[in-house]
Amino acid sequence: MATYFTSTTGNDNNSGNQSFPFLTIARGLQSVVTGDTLYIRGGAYSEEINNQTQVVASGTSWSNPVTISSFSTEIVTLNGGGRLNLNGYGSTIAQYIIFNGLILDGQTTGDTGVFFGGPLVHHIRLQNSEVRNYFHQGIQGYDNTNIELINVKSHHNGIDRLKHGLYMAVQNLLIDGCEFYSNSGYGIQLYHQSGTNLELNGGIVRNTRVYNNLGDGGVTINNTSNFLFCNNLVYNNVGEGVGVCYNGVNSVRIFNNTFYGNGGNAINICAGVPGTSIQNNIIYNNSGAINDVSGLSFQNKNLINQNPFFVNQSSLDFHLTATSQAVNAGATLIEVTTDFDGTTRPQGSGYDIGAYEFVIFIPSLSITCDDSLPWTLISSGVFINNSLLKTVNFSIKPARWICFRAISEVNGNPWASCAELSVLVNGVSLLPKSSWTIWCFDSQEVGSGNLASRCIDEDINTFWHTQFITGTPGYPHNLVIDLGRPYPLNGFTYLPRQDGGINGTVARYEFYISDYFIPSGRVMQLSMMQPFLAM
Ligand SMILES: [Ca+2]
Ligand SMILES: [Ca+2]
Repeated sequence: MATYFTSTTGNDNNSGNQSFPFLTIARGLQSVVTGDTLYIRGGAYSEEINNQTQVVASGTSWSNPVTISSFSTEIVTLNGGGRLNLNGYGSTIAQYIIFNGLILDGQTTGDTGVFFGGPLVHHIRLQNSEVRNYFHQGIQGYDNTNIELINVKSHHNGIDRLKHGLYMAVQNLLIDGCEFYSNSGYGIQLYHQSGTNLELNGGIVRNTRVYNNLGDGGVTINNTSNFLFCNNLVYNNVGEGVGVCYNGVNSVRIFNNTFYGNGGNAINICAGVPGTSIQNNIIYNNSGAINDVSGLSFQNKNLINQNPFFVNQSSLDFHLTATSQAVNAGATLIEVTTDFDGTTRPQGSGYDIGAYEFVIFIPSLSITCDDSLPWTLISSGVFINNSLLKTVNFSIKPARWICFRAISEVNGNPWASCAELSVLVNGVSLLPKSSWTIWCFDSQEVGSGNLASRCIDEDINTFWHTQFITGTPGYPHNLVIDLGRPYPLNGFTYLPRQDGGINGTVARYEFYISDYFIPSGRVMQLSMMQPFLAM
Protein backbone atom coordinates (compact mmCIF):
# COMPACT_ATOMS: atom_id res chain seq x y z
CA MET A 1 0.00 0.00 0.00
CA ALA A 2 2.75 2.46 -0.99
CA THR A 3 2.13 6.03 -2.09
CA TYR A 4 4.16 7.69 -4.84
CA PHE A 5 4.25 11.23 -6.17
CA THR A 6 4.92 12.75 -9.56
CA SER A 7 5.52 16.48 -9.99
CA THR A 8 6.49 18.80 -12.83
CA THR A 9 9.39 19.89 -10.59
CA GLY A 10 10.43 16.32 -9.74
CA ASN A 11 13.16 14.00 -11.02
CA ASP A 12 12.79 10.44 -12.26
CA ASN A 13 15.87 9.46 -10.26
CA ASN A 14 14.10 10.46 -7.03
CA SER A 15 12.55 7.98 -4.61
CA GLY A 16 9.05 9.19 -5.51
CA ASN A 17 7.91 10.21 -2.05
CA GLN A 18 6.15 13.52 -1.42
CA SER A 19 9.38 15.41 -0.74
CA PHE A 20 11.27 13.82 -3.63
CA PRO A 21 8.71 13.16 -6.36
CA PHE A 22 9.21 11.65 -9.78
CA LEU A 23 9.09 13.91 -12.84
CA THR A 24 6.90 11.79 -15.10
CA ILE A 25 3.70 9.82 -14.77
CA ALA A 26 5.45 7.05 -16.73
CA ARG A 27 8.09 6.73 -14.01
CA GLY A 28 5.38 6.65 -11.36
CA LEU A 29 3.58 3.84 -13.16
CA GLN A 30 6.79 1.79 -13.12
CA SER A 31 6.76 1.76 -9.31
CA VAL A 32 3.06 1.21 -8.68
CA VAL A 33 1.92 -2.31 -7.79
CA THR A 34 -1.37 -3.69 -6.46
CA GLY A 35 -2.76 -1.57 -3.63
CA ASP A 36 -0.57 1.45 -4.37
CA THR A 37 -1.51 5.06 -5.11
CA LEU A 38 0.22 7.42 -7.52
CA TYR A 39 -0.48 11.09 -6.78
CA ILE A 40 0.14 13.54 -9.60
CA ARG A 41 0.86 17.10 -8.47
CA GLY A 42 -0.75 20.04 -10.29
CA GLY A 43 0.43 20.98 -13.77
CA ALA A 44 0.41 19.92 -17.41
CA TYR A 45 1.99 16.66 -18.54
CA SER A 46 2.62 15.78 -22.20
CA GLU A 47 2.09 12.11 -21.44
CA GLU A 48 -0.44 9.35 -21.80
CA ILE A 49 -1.45 6.35 -19.70
CA ASN A 50 -1.37 3.38 -22.06
CA ASN A 51 -1.17 -0.29 -21.14
CA GLN A 52 0.04 -1.15 -24.64
CA THR A 53 3.30 0.72 -24.09
CA GLN A 54 3.52 0.80 -20.29
CA VAL A 55 2.83 -1.58 -17.42
CA VAL A 56 -0.30 -0.34 -15.63
CA ALA A 57 -0.73 -2.36 -12.44
CA SER A 58 -4.12 -3.79 -11.46
CA GLY A 59 -5.91 -4.17 -8.13
CA THR A 60 -7.61 -7.26 -6.77
CA SER A 61 -10.85 -5.66 -5.49
CA TRP A 62 -12.37 -2.21 -4.90
CA SER A 63 -10.86 -2.33 -1.40
CA ASN A 64 -7.43 -3.20 -2.79
CA PRO A 65 -7.25 -1.19 -6.00
CA VAL A 66 -4.59 0.71 -7.85
CA THR A 67 -5.27 4.46 -7.68
CA ILE A 68 -3.90 7.09 -10.05
CA SER A 69 -5.03 10.49 -8.84
CA SER A 70 -4.42 14.21 -8.85
CA PHE A 71 -3.20 15.41 -5.47
CA SER A 72 -5.78 17.20 -3.32
CA THR A 73 -7.59 19.78 -5.46
CA GLU A 74 -4.61 20.45 -7.73
CA ILE A 75 -5.35 20.65 -11.45
CA VAL A 76 -3.65 17.90 -13.48
CA THR A 77 -3.84 17.97 -17.28
CA LEU A 78 -2.58 15.34 -19.71
CA ASN A 79 -2.32 17.31 -22.93
CA GLY A 80 -0.69 17.15 -26.29
CA GLY A 81 -3.04 14.38 -27.33
CA GLY A 82 -2.32 12.35 -24.21
CA ARG A 83 -4.96 9.71 -23.57
CA LEU A 84 -5.99 6.93 -21.23
CA ASN A 85 -5.84 3.61 -23.06
CA LEU A 86 -6.56 0.22 -21.44
CA ASN A 87 -6.69 -2.46 -24.11
CA GLY A 88 -7.63 -5.95 -23.01
CA TYR A 89 -8.18 -7.66 -26.34
CA GLY A 90 -4.78 -9.36 -26.11
CA SER A 91 -3.45 -10.84 -22.90
CA THR A 92 -3.13 -7.67 -20.82
CA ILE A 93 -5.39 -7.58 -17.77
CA ALA A 94 -6.63 -4.28 -16.32
CA GLN A 95 -8.92 -4.47 -13.31
CA TYR A 96 -9.82 -2.53 -10.16
CA ILE A 97 -8.06 0.66 -11.19
CA ILE A 98 -9.32 4.08 -10.06
CA PHE A 99 -8.45 7.14 -12.11
CA ASN A 100 -9.30 10.31 -10.20
CA GLY A 101 -9.07 14.02 -10.92
CA LEU A 102 -7.48 13.95 -14.37
CA ILE A 103 -8.08 16.33 -17.26
CA LEU A 104 -7.43 14.63 -20.59
CA ASP A 105 -7.14 17.31 -23.25
CA GLY A 106 -6.74 16.28 -26.89
CA GLN A 107 -6.14 19.88 -27.88
CA THR A 108 -8.09 19.08 -31.07
CA THR A 109 -5.39 16.73 -32.35
CA GLY A 110 -5.71 13.71 -30.06
CA ASP A 111 -7.52 10.67 -31.41
CA THR A 112 -9.79 9.20 -28.69
CA GLY A 113 -9.49 10.45 -25.12
CA VAL A 114 -10.31 7.34 -23.12
CA PHE A 115 -10.48 3.77 -24.45
CA PHE A 116 -11.44 0.67 -22.45
CA GLY A 117 -11.47 -2.32 -24.77
CA GLY A 118 -11.84 -6.07 -24.51
CA PRO A 119 -12.94 -8.58 -21.91
CA LEU A 120 -9.75 -8.42 -19.84
CA VAL A 121 -10.53 -4.79 -18.94
CA HIS A 122 -13.13 -4.65 -16.17
CA HIS A 123 -13.88 -2.94 -12.86
CA ILE A 124 -12.39 0.37 -13.94
CA ARG A 125 -13.55 3.62 -12.29
CA LEU A 126 -12.93 7.02 -13.85
CA GLN A 127 -14.08 9.82 -11.56
CA ASN A 128 -13.90 13.59 -11.03
CA SER A 129 -12.28 13.93 -14.43
CA GLU A 130 -12.67 15.73 -17.72
CA VAL A 131 -12.19 14.54 -21.32
CA ARG A 132 -12.17 17.30 -23.92
CA ASN A 133 -11.12 18.43 -27.36
CA TYR A 134 -10.44 15.00 -28.88
CA PHE A 135 -10.58 14.61 -32.64
CA HIS A 136 -12.38 11.24 -32.48
CA GLN A 137 -14.50 9.92 -29.56
CA GLY A 138 -14.32 11.37 -26.06
CA ILE A 139 -14.72 8.13 -24.08
CA GLN A 140 -14.98 4.75 -25.83
CA GLY A 141 -15.34 1.18 -24.61
CA TYR A 142 -16.42 -2.22 -25.92
CA ASP A 143 -16.71 -5.84 -24.95
CA ASN A 144 -15.98 -5.39 -21.24
CA THR A 145 -17.84 -5.18 -17.96
CA ASN A 146 -18.22 -3.05 -14.85
CA ILE A 147 -16.97 0.30 -16.07
CA GLU A 148 -17.90 3.25 -13.81
CA LEU A 149 -17.86 6.91 -14.79
CA ILE A 150 -18.62 9.17 -11.84
CA ASN A 151 -18.58 12.96 -12.06
CA VAL A 152 -16.88 12.93 -15.45
CA LYS A 153 -17.27 15.69 -18.04
CA SER A 154 -16.85 14.84 -21.73
CA HIS A 155 -17.18 17.78 -24.07
CA HIS A 156 -16.11 19.40 -27.32
CA ASN A 157 -15.04 16.04 -28.76
CA GLY A 158 -15.39 14.91 -32.36
CA ILE A 159 -15.51 16.43 -35.79
CA ASP A 160 -18.70 14.91 -37.24
CA ARG A 161 -21.99 13.25 -36.29
CA LEU A 162 -20.34 9.82 -35.78
CA LYS A 163 -18.02 11.09 -33.02
CA HIS A 164 -19.54 11.19 -29.57
CA GLY A 165 -18.95 12.33 -26.02
CA LEU A 166 -19.20 8.67 -25.03
CA TYR A 167 -19.44 5.62 -27.27
CA MET A 168 -19.75 2.38 -25.34
CA ALA A 169 -21.07 -1.14 -25.24
CA VAL A 170 -20.23 -2.36 -21.75
CA GLN A 171 -22.08 -4.72 -19.47
CA ASN A 172 -22.89 -3.24 -16.05
CA LEU A 173 -21.96 0.25 -17.16
CA LEU A 174 -22.56 2.96 -14.55
CA ILE A 175 -22.68 6.62 -15.53
CA ASP A 176 -23.47 8.77 -12.49
CA GLY A 177 -23.29 12.54 -12.03
CA CYS A 178 -21.62 13.16 -15.38
CA GLU A 179 -21.90 15.84 -18.06
CA PHE A 180 -21.79 15.29 -21.82
CA TYR A 181 -21.99 18.47 -23.86
CA SER A 182 -21.00 20.21 -27.07
CA ASN A 183 -19.81 17.00 -28.74
CA SER A 184 -20.13 16.69 -32.53
CA GLY A 185 -22.26 13.52 -32.42
CA TYR A 186 -24.38 12.17 -29.59
CA GLY A 187 -23.56 13.05 -26.00
CA ILE A 188 -24.01 9.35 -25.11
CA GLN A 189 -24.03 6.63 -27.78
CA LEU A 190 -24.63 3.15 -26.30
CA TYR A 191 -24.23 0.82 -29.22
CA HIS A 192 -22.00 -1.88 -30.70
CA GLN A 193 -22.50 -2.79 -34.32
CA SER A 194 -20.41 -5.96 -34.24
CA GLY A 195 -20.83 -6.95 -30.60
CA THR A 196 -23.32 -9.28 -29.00
CA ASN A 197 -26.85 -8.03 -29.21
CA LEU A 198 -27.36 -7.48 -25.51
CA GLU A 199 -23.90 -6.32 -24.59
CA LEU A 200 -25.10 -3.39 -22.48
CA ASN A 201 -27.28 -5.38 -20.07
CA GLY A 202 -27.52 -4.02 -16.56
CA GLY A 203 -26.41 -0.48 -17.32
CA ILE A 204 -27.45 2.73 -15.60
CA VAL A 205 -27.23 6.39 -16.61
CA ARG A 206 -28.38 8.66 -13.79
CA ASN A 207 -28.02 12.16 -12.36
CA THR A 208 -26.34 13.24 -15.57
CA ARG A 209 -26.57 16.31 -17.80
CA VAL A 210 -26.60 15.84 -21.58
CA TYR A 211 -26.82 19.12 -23.51
CA ASN A 212 -25.77 21.19 -26.51
CA ASN A 213 -24.61 18.12 -28.45
CA LEU A 214 -24.54 18.80 -32.17
CA GLY A 215 -25.25 15.42 -33.79
CA ASP A 216 -28.36 13.28 -34.04
CA GLY A 217 -29.30 13.68 -30.42
CA GLY A 218 -28.43 13.67 -26.76
CA VAL A 219 -28.56 9.94 -26.02
CA THR A 220 -29.15 6.69 -27.91
CA ILE A 221 -29.62 3.40 -26.05
CA ASN A 222 -29.18 0.07 -27.90
CA ASN A 223 -27.84 -3.49 -27.43
CA THR A 224 -29.51 -3.97 -24.04
CA SER A 225 -32.44 -5.74 -22.47
CA ASN A 226 -32.39 -4.05 -19.10
CA PHE A 227 -31.23 -0.45 -18.93
CA LEU A 228 -32.20 2.28 -16.47
CA PHE A 229 -32.06 5.93 -17.56
CA CYS A 230 -33.18 8.10 -14.65
CA ASN A 231 -32.85 11.53 -13.03
CA ASN A 232 -31.13 13.01 -16.06
CA LEU A 233 -31.36 16.49 -17.55
CA VAL A 234 -31.41 16.30 -21.35
CA TYR A 235 -31.65 19.74 -22.93
CA ASN A 236 -30.81 21.92 -25.90
CA ASN A 237 -29.37 19.12 -28.01
CA VAL A 238 -29.63 19.78 -31.75
CA GLY A 239 -31.37 16.44 -32.41
CA GLU A 240 -33.55 14.09 -30.34
CA GLY A 241 -33.38 13.77 -26.57
CA VAL A 242 -33.21 9.97 -26.17
CA GLY A 243 -33.58 7.28 -28.81
CA VAL A 244 -34.11 3.51 -28.26
CA CYS A 245 -33.67 1.56 -31.49
CA TYR A 246 -31.15 -1.13 -32.37
CA ASN A 247 -29.70 -4.62 -31.89
CA GLY A 248 -32.34 -6.34 -29.82
CA VAL A 249 -32.86 -3.51 -27.38
CA ASN A 250 -35.82 -4.05 -25.09
CA SER A 251 -37.17 -3.23 -21.65
CA VAL A 252 -35.45 0.15 -21.29
CA ARG A 253 -36.76 2.22 -18.38
CA ILE A 254 -36.81 5.99 -18.89
CA PHE A 255 -37.77 7.34 -15.47
CA ASN A 256 -37.84 10.79 -13.86
CA ASN A 257 -35.91 12.72 -16.47
CA THR A 258 -36.33 16.30 -17.61
CA PHE A 259 -36.27 16.96 -21.37
CA TYR A 260 -36.15 20.58 -22.47
CA GLY A 261 -35.40 22.47 -25.65
CA ASN A 262 -34.19 19.57 -27.78
CA GLY A 263 -34.35 20.03 -31.56
CA GLY A 264 -36.04 16.66 -32.19
CA ASN A 265 -38.45 14.51 -30.25
CA ALA A 266 -37.72 14.21 -26.55
CA ILE A 267 -38.04 10.41 -26.79
CA ASN A 268 -37.95 8.22 -29.91
CA ILE A 269 -38.78 4.50 -29.81
CA CYS A 270 -38.13 2.65 -33.06
CA ALA A 271 -40.31 0.06 -34.74
CA GLY A 272 -40.39 -3.34 -33.06
CA VAL A 273 -38.70 -2.29 -29.81
CA PRO A 274 -40.64 -3.96 -26.96
CA GLY A 275 -41.02 -3.16 -23.31
CA THR A 276 -39.96 0.47 -23.03
CA SER A 277 -41.31 2.05 -19.84
CA ILE A 278 -41.57 5.85 -19.90
CA GLN A 279 -42.64 7.26 -16.54
CA ASN A 280 -42.39 10.47 -14.50
CA ASN A 281 -40.66 12.50 -17.22
CA ILE A 282 -41.03 16.23 -17.80
CA ILE A 283 -41.10 16.91 -21.54
CA TYR A 284 -41.30 20.61 -22.32
CA ASN A 285 -40.42 22.91 -25.19
CA ASN A 286 -38.85 20.24 -27.43
CA SER A 287 -39.62 20.00 -31.16
CA GLY A 288 -41.62 16.85 -30.41
CA ALA A 289 -42.60 14.84 -27.33
CA ILE A 290 -42.76 11.02 -27.43
CA ASN A 291 -42.57 9.35 -30.84
CA ASP A 292 -43.22 5.66 -30.24
CA VAL A 293 -43.16 3.98 -33.64
CA SER A 294 -43.22 0.55 -31.93
CA GLY A 295 -46.53 1.31 -30.27
CA LEU A 296 -45.36 -1.00 -27.49
CA SER A 297 -44.20 1.39 -24.77
CA PHE A 298 -45.81 1.84 -21.39
CA GLN A 299 -46.31 5.54 -20.68
CA ASN A 300 -47.37 6.77 -17.28
CA LYS A 301 -47.34 10.04 -15.33
CA ASN A 302 -45.32 12.09 -17.79
CA LEU A 303 -45.87 15.86 -17.82
CA ILE A 304 -45.91 16.71 -21.50
CA ASN A 305 -45.97 20.19 -23.01
CA GLN A 306 -47.50 21.76 -19.95
CA ASN A 307 -45.54 24.48 -18.18
CA PRO A 308 -43.72 22.70 -15.33
CA PHE A 309 -42.93 26.05 -13.65
CA PHE A 310 -39.20 25.50 -13.32
CA VAL A 311 -37.29 27.77 -10.93
CA ASN A 312 -35.65 29.49 -13.93
CA GLN A 313 -35.68 27.78 -17.31
CA SER A 314 -33.80 30.64 -19.03
CA SER A 315 -30.84 29.98 -16.77
CA LEU A 316 -31.44 26.20 -17.10
CA ASP A 317 -32.44 25.72 -13.47
CA PHE A 318 -34.95 22.89 -13.80
CA HIS A 319 -35.77 22.63 -10.10
CA LEU A 320 -39.50 22.82 -9.45
CA THR A 321 -41.38 25.63 -7.78
CA ALA A 322 -44.11 25.04 -5.21
CA THR A 323 -46.91 25.68 -7.71
CA SER A 324 -45.64 23.19 -10.29
CA GLN A 325 -48.12 20.52 -11.28
CA ALA A 326 -45.18 18.10 -11.37
CA VAL A 327 -44.98 18.14 -7.57
CA ASN A 328 -46.31 14.95 -5.95
CA ALA A 329 -47.86 13.91 -9.28
CA GLY A 330 -45.53 11.04 -10.23
CA ALA A 331 -45.72 7.30 -9.89
CA THR A 332 -43.80 5.54 -7.12
CA LEU A 333 -40.82 3.91 -8.83
CA ILE A 334 -38.73 1.69 -6.58
CA GLU A 335 -35.73 1.96 -8.91
CA VAL A 336 -35.50 5.71 -8.29
CA THR A 337 -34.81 6.31 -4.61
CA THR A 338 -33.20 9.76 -4.86
CA ASP A 339 -33.31 12.75 -7.22
CA PHE A 340 -30.67 14.57 -9.28
CA ASP A 341 -29.43 16.37 -6.16
CA GLY A 342 -29.33 13.17 -4.09
CA THR A 343 -32.48 14.13 -2.17
CA THR A 344 -34.46 11.12 -1.03
CA ARG A 345 -37.65 10.40 -2.99
CA PRO A 346 -40.37 11.02 -2.24
CA GLN A 347 -40.56 14.37 -0.45
CA GLY A 348 -44.06 15.42 0.58
CA SER A 349 -46.97 13.20 -0.34
CA GLY A 350 -45.47 11.45 -3.36
CA TYR A 351 -42.92 11.24 -6.15
CA ASP A 352 -42.48 14.34 -8.28
CA ILE A 353 -42.23 14.24 -12.06
CA GLY A 354 -38.87 15.20 -13.58
CA ALA A 355 -35.29 14.98 -12.37
CA TYR A 356 -35.82 16.96 -9.19
CA GLU A 357 -37.94 16.39 -6.11
CA PHE A 358 -39.39 19.65 -4.74
CA VAL A 359 -38.04 20.32 -1.26
CA ILE A 360 -39.54 22.72 1.23
CA PHE A 361 -36.36 24.25 2.57
CA ILE A 362 -36.32 24.74 6.32
CA PRO A 363 -33.23 26.77 7.23
CA SER A 364 -31.29 25.78 10.27
CA LEU A 365 -30.86 28.49 12.87
CA SER A 366 -27.59 27.06 14.12
CA ILE A 367 -24.53 29.20 13.35
CA THR A 368 -21.59 26.87 13.81
CA CYS A 369 -18.97 29.45 14.62
CA ASP A 370 -21.24 31.48 16.87
CA ASP A 371 -24.49 30.01 18.05
CA SER A 372 -25.03 32.58 20.72
CA LEU A 373 -26.09 35.67 18.80
CA PRO A 374 -29.82 36.20 18.29
CA TRP A 375 -29.65 35.84 14.53
CA THR A 376 -32.51 36.69 12.21
CA LEU A 377 -32.71 34.98 8.82
CA ILE A 378 -33.28 37.70 6.22
CA SER A 379 -32.83 35.92 2.95
CA SER A 380 -32.13 32.50 1.49
CA GLY A 381 -31.94 31.13 -2.02
CA VAL A 382 -29.79 29.61 -4.72
CA PHE A 383 -27.32 31.62 -6.77
CA ILE A 384 -27.04 31.06 -10.52
CA ASN A 385 -23.92 29.09 -11.42
CA ASN A 386 -21.61 31.69 -12.90
CA SER A 387 -18.92 34.09 -11.69
CA LEU A 388 -20.99 37.28 -11.99
CA LEU A 389 -21.86 39.52 -9.04
CA LYS A 390 -24.96 38.32 -7.18
CA THR A 391 -27.21 40.98 -5.63
CA VAL A 392 -29.89 40.20 -3.05
CA ASN A 393 -32.26 43.00 -1.99
CA PHE A 394 -34.49 43.08 1.08
CA SER A 395 -36.51 45.63 3.02
CA ILE A 396 -34.51 47.83 5.38
CA LYS A 397 -33.12 46.02 8.43
CA PRO A 398 -30.88 47.71 10.98
CA ALA A 399 -27.90 45.51 11.70
CA ARG A 400 -24.33 45.61 12.90
CA TRP A 401 -23.44 41.94 12.54
CA ILE A 402 -24.08 39.90 9.43
CA CYS A 403 -23.64 36.21 8.80
CA PHE A 404 -23.22 34.90 5.27
CA ARG A 405 -24.00 31.22 5.48
CA ALA A 406 -23.14 28.97 2.55
CA ILE A 407 -25.24 25.81 2.37
CA SER A 408 -23.96 24.18 -0.83
CA GLU A 409 -21.48 24.55 -3.67
CA VAL A 410 -22.39 24.73 -7.36
CA ASN A 411 -20.80 21.33 -8.04
CA GLY A 412 -21.73 19.75 -4.73
CA ASN A 413 -18.19 19.89 -3.36
CA PRO A 414 -17.51 20.59 0.34
CA TRP A 415 -15.77 23.97 -0.10
CA ALA A 416 -16.98 27.57 0.00
CA SER A 417 -15.22 30.56 -1.58
CA CYS A 418 -15.91 34.28 -1.89
CA ALA A 419 -14.02 37.11 -3.63
CA GLU A 420 -15.99 39.93 -2.02
CA LEU A 421 -19.01 40.18 0.24
CA SER A 422 -20.67 43.59 0.53
CA VAL A 423 -23.80 45.01 2.15
CA LEU A 424 -26.13 47.56 0.58
CA VAL A 425 -27.38 50.79 2.20
CA ASN A 426 -29.98 52.59 0.06
CA GLY A 427 -29.11 50.04 -2.60
CA VAL A 428 -25.47 51.09 -2.76
CA SER A 429 -22.49 49.07 -1.56
CA LEU A 430 -21.25 50.25 1.83
CA LEU A 431 -17.65 51.39 1.40
CA PRO A 432 -14.97 51.47 2.55
CA LYS A 433 -14.78 48.17 4.42
CA SER A 434 -11.77 49.23 6.46
CA SER A 435 -13.84 49.41 9.64
CA TRP A 436 -15.23 45.90 9.11
CA THR A 437 -13.81 42.89 10.87
CA ILE A 438 -14.20 39.18 10.30
CA TRP A 439 -15.69 38.23 13.64
CA CYS A 440 -15.67 34.51 13.15
CA PHE A 441 -15.65 31.86 10.47
CA ASP A 442 -15.68 28.08 10.51
CA SER A 443 -12.87 27.41 8.04
CA GLN A 444 -10.22 29.13 5.93
CA GLU A 445 -7.24 27.86 3.91
CA VAL A 446 -4.10 29.33 5.45
CA GLY A 447 -1.79 27.27 3.25
CA SER A 448 -2.86 29.03 0.07
CA GLY A 449 -3.47 32.42 1.68
CA ASN A 450 -7.23 32.23 1.05
CA LEU A 451 -8.08 33.75 4.42
CA ALA A 452 -11.58 34.75 5.44
CA SER A 453 -10.42 38.38 5.43
CA ARG A 454 -9.86 38.14 1.67
CA CYS A 455 -13.64 38.26 1.32
CA ILE A 456 -13.78 41.89 2.57
CA ASP A 457 -10.43 43.32 1.41
CA GLU A 458 -11.96 45.32 -1.49
CA ASP A 459 -9.81 43.38 -3.96
CA ILE A 460 -11.84 41.28 -6.41
CA ASN A 461 -8.78 39.19 -7.26
CA THR A 462 -8.34 37.79 -3.75
CA PHE A 463 -10.77 35.35 -2.18
CA TRP A 464 -11.68 33.39 0.89
CA HIS A 465 -11.63 29.61 0.45
CA THR A 466 -12.45 27.06 3.10
CA GLN A 467 -9.80 24.51 4.03
CA PHE A 468 -8.82 22.11 1.25
CA ILE A 469 -5.17 21.13 1.70
CA THR A 470 -4.98 19.15 4.92
CA GLY A 471 -8.70 18.75 5.49
CA THR A 472 -12.04 19.46 3.87
CA PRO A 473 -14.64 20.44 6.47
CA GLY A 474 -18.08 20.28 4.93
CA TYR A 475 -21.07 22.55 4.72
CA PRO A 476 -22.51 24.72 6.11
CA HIS A 477 -19.77 27.38 6.06
CA ASN A 478 -20.28 30.58 8.04
CA LEU A 479 -18.68 33.97 7.77
CA VAL A 480 -19.66 36.45 10.47
CA ILE A 481 -18.72 40.09 9.92
CA ASP A 482 -18.88 43.03 12.32
CA LEU A 483 -19.64 46.19 10.33
CA GLY A 484 -18.35 48.36 13.19
CA ARG A 485 -21.70 50.03 13.92
CA PRO A 486 -25.34 49.47 12.93
CA TYR A 487 -26.45 50.42 9.40
CA PRO A 488 -29.91 50.39 7.75
CA LEU A 489 -29.14 47.49 5.38
CA ASN A 490 -31.38 46.75 2.41
CA GLY A 491 -29.36 44.09 0.64
CA PHE A 492 -26.05 42.36 0.12
CA THR A 493 -23.85 41.24 -2.74
CA TYR A 494 -21.74 38.12 -3.24
CA LEU A 495 -18.95 38.10 -5.79
CA PRO A 496 -17.67 34.59 -6.64
CA ARG A 497 -13.95 34.08 -7.18
CA GLN A 498 -12.74 35.80 -10.35
CA ASP A 499 -9.68 33.69 -11.17
CA GLY A 500 -11.48 31.33 -13.52
CA GLY A 501 -11.70 28.60 -10.89
CA ILE A 502 -15.09 27.48 -9.68
CA ASN A 503 -14.32 25.46 -6.54
CA GLY A 504 -16.25 26.79 -3.58
CA THR A 505 -18.60 28.99 -5.59
CA VAL A 506 -21.71 29.11 -3.45
CA ALA A 507 -25.04 27.79 -4.70
CA ARG A 508 -27.52 27.82 -1.80
CA TYR A 509 -27.05 30.57 0.76
CA GLU A 510 -28.63 32.08 3.85
CA PHE A 511 -28.08 35.63 5.05
CA TYR A 512 -28.58 36.53 8.70
CA ILE A 513 -28.35 39.76 10.66
CA SER A 514 -28.04 40.66 14.31
CA ASP A 515 -28.39 44.12 15.78
CA TYR A 516 -27.81 43.10 19.37
CA PHE A 517 -24.66 43.74 21.26
CA ILE A 518 -23.65 41.01 23.69
CA PRO A 519 -27.04 40.26 25.29
CA SER A 520 -27.14 39.01 28.84
CA GLY A 521 -26.40 35.35 29.41
CA ARG A 522 -24.38 35.06 26.25
CA VAL A 523 -21.34 32.82 26.45
CA MET A 524 -18.44 33.71 24.21
CA GLN A 525 -14.83 32.72 23.97
CA LEU A 526 -12.61 35.51 25.27
CA SER A 527 -10.86 35.83 21.92
CA MET A 528 -14.12 36.49 20.21
CA MET A 529 -15.15 39.05 22.84
CA GLN A 530 -11.87 40.94 22.76
CA PRO A 531 -12.87 43.49 20.11
CA PHE A 532 -16.02 44.32 22.02
CA LEU A 533 -14.49 44.51 25.47
CA ALA A 534 -12.08 47.06 24.07
CA MET A 535 -14.88 49.39 22.96
CA1 LIG B 1 -42.85 15.05 -3.84
CA1 LIG C 1 -11.16 39.91 -2.02
